[in-house]
Amino acid sequence: MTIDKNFLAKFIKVTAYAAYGAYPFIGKDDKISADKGAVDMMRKELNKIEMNATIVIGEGEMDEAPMLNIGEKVGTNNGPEFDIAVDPLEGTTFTSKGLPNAFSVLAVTKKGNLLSAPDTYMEKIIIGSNLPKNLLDLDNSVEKNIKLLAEVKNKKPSELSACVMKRPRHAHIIKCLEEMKVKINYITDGDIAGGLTVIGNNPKNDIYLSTGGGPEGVIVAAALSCFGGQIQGRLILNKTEAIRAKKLGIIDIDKKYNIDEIVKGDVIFCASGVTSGDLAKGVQNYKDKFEVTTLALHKSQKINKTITNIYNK
Ligand code: VTB
Repeated sequence: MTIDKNFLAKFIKVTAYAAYGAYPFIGKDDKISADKGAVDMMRKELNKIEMNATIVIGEGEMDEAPMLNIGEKVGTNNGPEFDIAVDPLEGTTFTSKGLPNAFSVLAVTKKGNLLSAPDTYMEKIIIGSNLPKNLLDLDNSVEKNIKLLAEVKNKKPSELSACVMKRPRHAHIIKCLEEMKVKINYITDGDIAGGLTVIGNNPKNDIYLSTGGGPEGVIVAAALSCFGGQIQGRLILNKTEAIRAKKLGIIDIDKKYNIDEIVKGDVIFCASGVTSGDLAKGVQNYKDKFEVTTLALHKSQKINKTITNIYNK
């Protein structure tokens, strides 16, 4: 069962308005207001859509941000049943500092087709399209994963590029990549955009390796599934988080999730730029109108487009 193609335009409007909601707070050093601006707009627009949808991935609890709650029902309560993963403002720090790569994002599937992950950390390995299924494994050493990837790409490790989020917790990954002379492209934040740098005809990176947000892991998996990319993720849970995860139905808390276990079936993915970045240009503000650019994917329709729309304020 696929998602009707008419829904794509409706979801583009949702992330576009959410991006506009965060826009006034660019460079204002106020992460909470920026997030709230995006969340409020996103909720308002989601509730206009004729659907019976549940938020299965929300974000914010980790940094006590205003959020669309996991389990919250959205839509007119009349229409197809969807599960939705949202990150109304991915890159709150980027927004508050006026830096590139902040965007508003969501992913939609039919009900039951998205992993309901708590908003904790997730260890992730991401690789691009046309590679053997389940090639890499989080339980392999970094060295083994790089060797496996180099082999199937017919390259030397020193010819590979890896994207890593700059954090002290990744020292062991960085050390190994440096020893193997893999080129490292660091990001300071934003691992949805970071993870998607392995996609495309001439991708910037061959692999993304880091521990970032669990919600971001599910959202990037939805996008990767539209391109035939791969992710393996494992939630990193402390004791209270493990209890929360169990409530969400996660029994094996050490489980490694391959992409097919994170997202199934048809997917709509929309990411609208707040500030300009790798995925989309930022919001442009005019007198009575505003302009937003959105990366829009619809898996079953094979749609992968970047679209710029003008909206009324
Ligand atoms: C992660 C990452 C996000 O924030 O959640 C990160 O997935 C927070 O990591 O893309 P730290 O707690 O180590 O700062 C983002 O980078 C932005 O929301």
